[in-house]
Amino acid sequence: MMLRNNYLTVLALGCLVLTAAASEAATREYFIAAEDVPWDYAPAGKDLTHHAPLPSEVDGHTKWHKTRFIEYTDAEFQTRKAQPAWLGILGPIIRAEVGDSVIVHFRNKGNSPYSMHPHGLRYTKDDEGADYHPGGRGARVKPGESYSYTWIADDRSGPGPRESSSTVWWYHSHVDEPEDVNAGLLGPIVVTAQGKARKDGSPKDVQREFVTLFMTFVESAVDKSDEKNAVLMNTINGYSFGNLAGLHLRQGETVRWYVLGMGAERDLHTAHWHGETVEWNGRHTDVIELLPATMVTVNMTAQNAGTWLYHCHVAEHVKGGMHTTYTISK
Ligand SMILES: [Cu+2]
Repeated sequence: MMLRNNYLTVLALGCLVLTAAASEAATREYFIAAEDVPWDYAPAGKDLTHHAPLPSEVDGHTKWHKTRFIEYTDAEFQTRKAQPAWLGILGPIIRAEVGDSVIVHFRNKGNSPYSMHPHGLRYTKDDEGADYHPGGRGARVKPGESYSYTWIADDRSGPGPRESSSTVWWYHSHVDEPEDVNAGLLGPIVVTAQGKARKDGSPKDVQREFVTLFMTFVESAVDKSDEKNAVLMNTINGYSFGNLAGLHLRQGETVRWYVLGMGAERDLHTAHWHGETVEWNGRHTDVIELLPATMVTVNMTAQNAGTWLYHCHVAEHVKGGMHTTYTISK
């Protein structure tokens, strides 16, 4: 009996140690640069959703220069970290489990001052990354300069009582905010509830996650504020006309979609999945309403095998190329 009690005590202590280790707060470090890069909104040169040529007003006007958040492996900023194709123009996913700290070592390799401003996470004035009065040290990082931001994921950064095991937030440059965001300087933060994260910060209870931004980018060789001469690129993650690739899932998987909006007054979008419904705030739907900076987390149980349309339901936008497909394979 004594032996059995000892055994149980050891087992219980072991479990306690394991539980403590699993929810131990981590410091997650990222090395991210702002960089001017060439960008093609439709690299296939055709409408891949409909297997058709691009409309004449878009054909030949899909290549522009953007500025993006690019992730590197370390402080040398020499080796880029690969990211999934479906992230498109978005910067890397910054992850945290509630209780974690995030340190982002930011280097401005671009030609204008930029910053990194997080939604949802906790910061001091210096680490807010937004240029206005009073400003902090990270508000405006000049070209060639660096700043390390420290952000905290506390319980108010994590999923709320009615939410799933993880939730999504924005980060973006906030020096000349409208210009910076239109340039492409934006990305997602995913915060997972305490004890519900894998080692990499992703939620344990879903098999797959996607992040999709619905946004119309404005391009003009002359002046972007002159809308008459501007080209409007209606995109999901910076790709138009079915050129966003890699939205592949498997039948039976629980998939979490983080759906984001950003941009201007024209950016009222209704993200619509064909083939499946999603669960959002205790209701089933297949359309999510988005306004600039909206952040929505929904779950899909992938059952209906096939290739399905995923598009904005606003007439001008779907006409203008804000669509792609996702595939559920058996
Ligand atoms: Cu739209």
